[in-house]
Amino acid sequence: MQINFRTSLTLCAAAALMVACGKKEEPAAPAAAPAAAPAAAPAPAPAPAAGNVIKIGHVGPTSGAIAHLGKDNENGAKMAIEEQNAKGLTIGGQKVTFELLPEDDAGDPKQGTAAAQKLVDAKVNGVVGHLNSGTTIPASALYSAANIPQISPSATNPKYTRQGFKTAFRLVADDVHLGSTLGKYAVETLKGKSIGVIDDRTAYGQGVAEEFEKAVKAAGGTVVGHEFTTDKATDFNAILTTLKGKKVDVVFFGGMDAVAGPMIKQMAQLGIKAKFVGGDGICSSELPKLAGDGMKDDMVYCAEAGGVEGDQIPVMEKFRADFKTKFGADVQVYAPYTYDAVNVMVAAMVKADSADPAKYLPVLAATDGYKGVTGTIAFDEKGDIKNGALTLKTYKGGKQEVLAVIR
Ligand code: ABU
Repeated sequence: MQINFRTSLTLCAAAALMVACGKKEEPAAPAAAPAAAPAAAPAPAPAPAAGNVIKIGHVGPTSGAIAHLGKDNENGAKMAIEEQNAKGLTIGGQKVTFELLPEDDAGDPKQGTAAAQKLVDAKVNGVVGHLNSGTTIPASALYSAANIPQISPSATNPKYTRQGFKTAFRLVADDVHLGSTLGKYAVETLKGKSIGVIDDRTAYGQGVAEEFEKAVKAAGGTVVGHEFTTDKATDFNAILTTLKGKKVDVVFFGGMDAVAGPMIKQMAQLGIKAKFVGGDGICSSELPKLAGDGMKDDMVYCAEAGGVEGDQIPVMEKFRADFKTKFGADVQVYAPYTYDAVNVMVAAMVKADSADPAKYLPVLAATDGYKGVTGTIAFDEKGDIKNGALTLKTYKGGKQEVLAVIR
């Protein structure tokens, strides 16, 4: 049964969120990147592609430990492109075809900027991606310099949309929302008294763990230890033994499912009975397979950085069923968001009657009320989704179960 409840948390109410309530800063000149951004020569806005082909880039880790998540995102984009092509759309008075240019960044920041540069050089009309915050943030400076609209379906580090780039959009709630909600949940609902935190030192893992820790303390809880790992690690015995010595009853992990799975397995091997909590990066269909018999019912709690309620539930269920029929695989986490990201981008092109970013970018930024499979989409002044939801989940019998949708 799905229980819907609202928290008193609002984006503008919490002091920690005050930055999120500010206005999007306009860069002094559209092509200027901030001092910290990789140097990129100003590039002209891409002209509409030749032969009425509109190129949309997609970037995610389709190789490496989280390739299953990258493939999931890429397939969502593929599905949207095929459906848009089936419509036979006319833009600027001409029949158009959409072409997906898929790139693999392996979740690595350097490969992320290389993939972004490749798409800039290919003069894509827009980009959906990247998946990871650690790749999305540096790549966003390149897209901004080239005036190419970018929609990330999954990167949750707040910095992405707080750099003043007019080209950066996000379809999911951010780590402030994720970490603060999960921290409060760990103390107030899971009744954690002795909470341990582990993060993988990535832009996502570190950020969400810090927000979680702040919220635990704000809710009157105690973080007894904060340990560190990497997104490539496979052996967690040392850090788990340290936390076991501190008698943890909740372990929060900031990182992705490929690391969380073996970590859960090793917790069981060490006899640690604590609840395991994580953000959207662990909230995949694959996690039970990765954790094996280490995962027990009602042990793992996670939050997807989006959520549907009421009449939107059957819309999402239909998407999931269609996706499974098409690709022979369950949605992992963010395929519906990449699907919507492509569709909302195309809708802006159609409305602007142009695939030229200079013409459709303002229309995209003004999106308000687009009906996608993930809900009704509107962007705020920073490019973030307005009224972003979280879906709190647990796992039972190796399957996800929705506990609540939180706004
Ligand atoms: N949001 C979790 C996965 C992607 C990321 O932000 O790194």
